[in-house]
Order: sequence, then C-alpha cells, then structure tokens
Amino acid sequence: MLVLYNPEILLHETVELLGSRLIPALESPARIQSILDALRSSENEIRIISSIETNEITTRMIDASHNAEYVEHLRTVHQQWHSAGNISIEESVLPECFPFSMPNADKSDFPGNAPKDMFARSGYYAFDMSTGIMKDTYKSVIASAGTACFAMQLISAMPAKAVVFALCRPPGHHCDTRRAGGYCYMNNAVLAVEAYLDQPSYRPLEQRLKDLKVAILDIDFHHGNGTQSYFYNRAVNYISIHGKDEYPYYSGAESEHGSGTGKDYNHNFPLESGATKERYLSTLDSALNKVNWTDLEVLVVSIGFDTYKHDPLGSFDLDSTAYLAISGKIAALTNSHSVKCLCILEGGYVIEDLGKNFVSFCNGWK
Ligand code: SP5
Ligand code: ZN
Repeated sequence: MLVLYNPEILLHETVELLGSRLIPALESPARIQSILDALRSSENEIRIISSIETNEITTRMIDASHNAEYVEHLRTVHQQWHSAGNISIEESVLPECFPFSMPNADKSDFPGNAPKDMFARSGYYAFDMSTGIMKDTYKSVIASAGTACFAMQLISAMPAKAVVFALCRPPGHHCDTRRAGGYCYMNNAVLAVEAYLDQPSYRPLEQRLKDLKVAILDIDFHHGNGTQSYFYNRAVNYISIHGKDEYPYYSGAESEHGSGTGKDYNHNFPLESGATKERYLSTLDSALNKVNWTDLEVLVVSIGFDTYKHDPLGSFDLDSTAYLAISGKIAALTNSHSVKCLCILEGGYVIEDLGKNFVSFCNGWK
C-alpha cells in the first residue's frame, strides 16, 4: 500500500467538550504517530508530500465545494480572537451559541446571517463543541485536504486496481460545506471526488456529474452526515455502515435513500451496538452489494478505526484481525471489477492499537 503523508497534519491540537468535560481532543497528533510507527515496521510505503505541491489543486477544489466565508473564518478566526484578547496564543476558539429556529419562523431562512458578535460567529460555522480552532488548525486542515486531492490526482493516473491511502487529519466526513463538526473542518472525501471531476480528460461539468464513475463507502463508526448531504441529490453512491442511534444523531437512518437525481444512490446500514466481526462482515457484504460496480473507476473508502472494540467513541466489537478481513472483502471486489481504491482516514481513537489496526487494513490488499 502506498500511503501519502504531509507532516503538517500533526500541527493541529485542540480541545473538545466531551460529556460535561473540556478535555484535550481525542482526535490528536498521537494518532498519526501511532500509524507512522506501525507503518515503518511494515512493508508499506510512506510517501511524504508537502502543501506546496498540493496547493494548486487543493485551492481549486475547496473553492468548488466549500463556502468561501466559512473557509475564510477557519483561516482567520484564531488570529481575530487572539488579537481581541479573547484567548491566549495557545488556546482554542470554541463556539458559544448555535443558530436555531424561532417558533413559527420560516425554516427556509435558516441559517440566516453570520452574527456580528465575534463569539457568536464561531457557532455559526460549527454544529458541535468538538471542533476547536487553534493557531495551526488551518495549516493542518489544508494539508489534510491537500492529501485527499493529491491522492485522487495520483490514482487517476495509475492503472486499474491501484490503491492509495490518503493519511488525512483532521478527518472530514462530518462537516458540510459551511460548518465544522465531529473533529472535521473540510470534507476530504468530497474534495477527493471533486478532484476526480477535475481530470481534464472528462467532459463538461453537467455531463460529468451524470456519469460520475466514483462511489463512496464510509466505514467509520459514525455516520458521515457531511459526505451524505453533499451527494444526497447527486448520482453518486454514498454507502455507510455505522453505529445506530449514535453521533451525529440526526442522520444515517436506513430510510435515507437520496433525492432527485440522487434517488436510490444513498444507502445506510445502521448497526446495533455490540456488533461482532461476523455481523459486521455480513453487513459489509450487503453494503458492497449496493455499489454500482458497472463502469465504476474509483471507490473512495472513508475508513475509521473507531469501530474497534476498545474505542472510547464506538460500541462495536471488532478486533485487529477484522480490518484485514474488511479490506480483503473490499479488495476482492475492486480487483474483480478492475476498480481503483482511494482510502481516506477518518476516525479511530485508541492510540496504542491504531497503528496495528491500520497496518492490518493495509495488508488486506496483499
Ligand atoms: C471523525 C469522527 O470519528 N468523529 C467523531 C466525533 C464524535 N464526537 C462526539 C461523540 C459523543 C460520544 N458520546 C459518548 C459515546 C460513548 N459510547
Ligand atoms: Zn468516527
């Protein structure tokens, strides 16, 4: 497996409100160190990349998909709060108040305008308290986004059945195009798909959207609400297996099948807590069965290791060997259909075992 890694993804280190406690965010740089350590004593290849080489495509893909004012907020808000004396240079911006609907208010007005108050504004661009913004958050967000875009650019030029792992951090599948949430600031899977569309060999945008030869399989423990919403009315498969009734709580139901052009392209597989390896693997078979394999060129896999049995944010019962079986099943199908696979890192919070689980997943392609 070829793993793409930009060292700037290590810079972001913030806090979160978990339960009633403000703690160092579980989504930490140590996660990546654990993965790198395990990779270095494995046979997988780490290719170090820089934001300079990914900058051009990344800027274009962010402009194409994310809200410009939201991106500007991510870029400048820490400096603004610091200059105003709200926080020290080492502290993080956290939201204070989220947008809400007035009784009987016209829901189409949502989300209204960005508040003038500096504290309030950070709530306008987030939907929970687990996306603090520290001084280097933006650098890591851009590096993470860049890794996803560059990986797609690279794999597009590779032969059928190629596999690339984009070592992204912060993750992306929870945020939409104007709000951070669930440790996510920019949606890396969305950006990768945009980068696929950007390939010059393809036809104009309207046509390209009609015959997108890319599908997304999301196997983080949590439902990828942001990715689902981006593709909900587009003819792109978004297929997710995730904890039932778990974070992010308001999306991920089995009844969500897409709308308009996207009708029947969206498939959710909520699983009860305690799901065993056997249960998970048979659900994965059903999920893979929903992929429109005909003419598919790239399968994007949003992979989270928070499905691991010891994960503090998960409730499944998978051990380390499960990841080898999971990627083995995916690889069997991508290989038999001559499809390329772009893996993007999402969650996974057991530092001690994350590297081992990651390498187990990589080994499924051998
Ligand atoms: C990318 C990713 O995995 N984001 C997940 C963020 C989840 N944050 C809120 C979790 C709230 C969990 N409540 C306790 C559940 C214990 N099983
Ligand atoms: Zn997760």
